[in-house]
Amino acid sequence: MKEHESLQVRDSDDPTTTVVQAPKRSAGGLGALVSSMRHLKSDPGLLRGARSLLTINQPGGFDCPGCAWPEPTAARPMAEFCENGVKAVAWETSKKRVGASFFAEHSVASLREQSEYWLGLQGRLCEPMFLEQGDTHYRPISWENAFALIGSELNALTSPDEASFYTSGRTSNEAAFLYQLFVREFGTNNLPDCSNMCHESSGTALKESIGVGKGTVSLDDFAIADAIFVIGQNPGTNHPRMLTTLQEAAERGCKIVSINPLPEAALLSFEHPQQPLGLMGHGTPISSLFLPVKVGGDAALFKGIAKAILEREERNPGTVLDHTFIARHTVGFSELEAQLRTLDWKALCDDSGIPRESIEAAADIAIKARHTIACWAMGLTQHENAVAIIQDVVNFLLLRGNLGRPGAGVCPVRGHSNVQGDRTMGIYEKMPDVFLSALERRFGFAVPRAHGLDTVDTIAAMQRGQVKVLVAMGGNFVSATPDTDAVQSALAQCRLTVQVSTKLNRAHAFTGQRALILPCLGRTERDRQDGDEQFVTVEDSMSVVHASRGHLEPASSLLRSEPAIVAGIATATLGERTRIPWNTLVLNYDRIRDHIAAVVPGFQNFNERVRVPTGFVLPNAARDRRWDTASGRAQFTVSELGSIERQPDQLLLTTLRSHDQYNTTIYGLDDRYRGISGGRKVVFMNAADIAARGLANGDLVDLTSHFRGKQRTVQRWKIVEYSIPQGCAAAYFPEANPLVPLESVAKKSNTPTSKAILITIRPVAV
Ligand SMILES: Nc1nc2c(c(=O)[nH]1)N[C@H]1C(S)=C(S)[C@@H](COP(=O)(O)OP(=O)(O)OC[C@H]3O[C@@H](n4cnc5c(=O)[nH]c(N)nc54)[C@H](O)[C@@H]3O)O[C@H]1N2
Ligand SMILES: Nc1nc2c(c(=O)[nH]1)N[C@H]1C(S)=C(S)[C@@H](COP(=O)(O)OP(=O)(O)OC[C@H]3O[C@@H](n4cnc5c(=O)[nH]c(N)nc54)[C@H](O)[C@@H]3O)O[C@H]1N2
Ligand SMILES: [Mo]
Repeated sequence: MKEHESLQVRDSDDPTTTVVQAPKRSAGGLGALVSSMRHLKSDPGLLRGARSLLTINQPGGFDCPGCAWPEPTAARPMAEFCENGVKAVAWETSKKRVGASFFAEHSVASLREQSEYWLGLQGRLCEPMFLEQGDTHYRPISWENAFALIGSELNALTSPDEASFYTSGRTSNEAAFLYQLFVREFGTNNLPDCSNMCHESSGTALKESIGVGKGTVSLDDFAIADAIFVIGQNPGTNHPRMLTTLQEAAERGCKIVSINPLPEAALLSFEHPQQPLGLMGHGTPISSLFLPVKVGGDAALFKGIAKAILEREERNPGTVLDHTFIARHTVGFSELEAQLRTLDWKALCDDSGIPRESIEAAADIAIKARHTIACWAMGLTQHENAVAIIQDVVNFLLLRGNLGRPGAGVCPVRGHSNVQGDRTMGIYEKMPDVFLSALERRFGFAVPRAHGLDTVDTIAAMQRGQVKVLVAMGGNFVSATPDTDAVQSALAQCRLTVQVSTKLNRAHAFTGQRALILPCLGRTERDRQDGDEQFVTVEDSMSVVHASRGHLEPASSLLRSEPAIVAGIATATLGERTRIPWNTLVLNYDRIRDHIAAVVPGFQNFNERVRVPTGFVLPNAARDRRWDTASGRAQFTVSELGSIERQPDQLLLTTLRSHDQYNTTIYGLDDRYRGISGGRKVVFMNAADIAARGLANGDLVDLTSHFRGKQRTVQRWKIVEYSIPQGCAAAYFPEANPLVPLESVAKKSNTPTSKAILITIRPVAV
């Protein structure tokens, strides 16, 4: 695409020009290759991107910024292919630049009119920019002045708790460790992160149930499993490399059960783009059983599967449950059994939308399997009762001892490539005391102990005027958060907002009274400190820690690494108050790793062990059947059915990702597998629900959400008739975020309920 062409993309979302075709029945294949090549060619970054792809996920190369699915540890003859990895790399390696002249030309007001898609197309941010209160345009600022400004705003606060420090999940372990260290020495635990909107419910549920807030399986377990449940997850789009694992499993006869309101293409069949057979169009069927659960119906479904398992045990005592495991390793079985007995099959089927025979079929697969793994993602975590739903999945596994042995366990499939590592490094508003004490011992300052604010609470505190400065290490605080309009107004009340970013997004246009953009190096780029090349480390979804090293020249000589930016902010803010030699630490990241080794469990000899090309695995007590829970055992959990009450005219809306986006980064306007092209303002609905409202496929409608008497509306969306259970609807994140109420959150995890929003729809007034 030529420079000026991209500038013409303005209203990328005219629903009248959106084209709808039949959804695909298979993922991957030639289409994936063609689409990847198109993305590499779409930007003059082609060569930069193509060259860097050769080192993606290779020892000595960089960790793919696409997702947190692990790399196979065996010899890797070539990069594991992933269409979305290609898009992520092409996006970062863009040759276009957004610098002083761009900002002189485009006022902040004009940037607000642009879509995320357009903003992302403009290229890489390449110098620090400052927006002074009352100004219409950003202007350049030196790094030193930017740091001084942050320092003076932070030091002017009445309390450190008036600032909040957000992290998105691409931040390396080294940057994350330094960042939380600075924030805690500054004096607060206000460390919200994207995880608060993502897998927080998984962490909370698993910590209570099995004592570890992370997954317990490794890739090797997938090679042994004979049943894999893929729940509320769309791996074809969001974790494409997982499809190779699922394909191998399916081919050796492992049963895959998919639980999803939408028949996602990859859950049906997969054609490996790197295998000639795939190119010929012979896909591997993936799911043995597909259960089109109602949105929010997973609790009922898993209670149903557990009930069916118990009924089989009653009929054939001693043959179905793992009694030895239950007796030795768990508590709460009899309470669960008693509750499941009282639950009525009709209610379970109505709530889940799944007929009894299909629930029995899922139980059948689980009973025949010796080794079962449950994988899940956002389809489970973003509900009001998400924590309980995930605990229902854990109950299901515990019944047959499917935890802490090879081929079995839990696999919350993480999103951002280092979101799990950031947590391990202390990016958490409620970090446990043992960590805080270790930090205190190592660095000798009084570490604050009061819990800090998470993402939703940070926004609420901004609304009340109690948070006045927001610093964001990556991410898009405006579009990724719920309740877009409320967040924009909350941010506008802040004294200062700071975004450390690689590319432009709407968080740079909706700011505090003063705003800074600090441009940083991306994953693909060389990081030199003091002339020496540095590498960083990340932790994947399966707790493997390994190095990541970029090989491209930075997009601009003015970029700084995230650790260097933290050091700059820390020095300018803490001044004489700190004894930590920030600037010396960032000259050699080994020094940061030595501190990590001393503070974070499992990182002994970090510098030595991370130099092994495949990295090392962090310890996981639950994997060894040691249960760090309140009772010292794995916990069966009893919870209510949690039915969602819906008025007859309402639909339960779930928000999801298209095949052409990375969270709020929009790569293009197509959703290839679901048959949508040229637009994103679409609402997927069941034919019967469309007809019941006197509407037709393709009609333009307004969507209104309803929560505690308050209504929120988005306008001019196109109806797409789709295979989705009656009473449910789906639309894309982040366009639908204005509908998600800030106060509508999951119990215990405080995660926005982005997968369950009650809406009504009405035709657009003409
Ligand atoms: N290419 C690409 N890769 C990504 C991302 C991206 O945006 N683009 N994002 C990354 C991040 S941060 C994350 S967290 C992951 C997200 O990965 P996913 O969780 O796969 O992403 P979502 O699109 O939110 O999809 C959730 C799936 O859940 C289904 N679903 C919706 N509601 C329900 C429900 O009530 N019950 C059940 N059982 N299913 C439901 C949807 O139909 C959809 O298939 O992907 C990561 N990888
Ligand atoms: N309605 C709805 N809302 C959701 C979700 C949903 O399913 N539905 N999903 C939620 C989930 S799972 C998540 S994880 C959040 C995502 O929330 P965030 O992580 O905040 O959002 P992203 O869109 O991933 O952030 C993209 C921006 O990060 C910056 N960036 C990219 N790479 C780098 C880097 O290497 N360093 C730095 N410093 N910056 C970089 C770029 O400027 C880019 O514009 O959104 C949540 N919001
Ligand atoms: Mo996420």
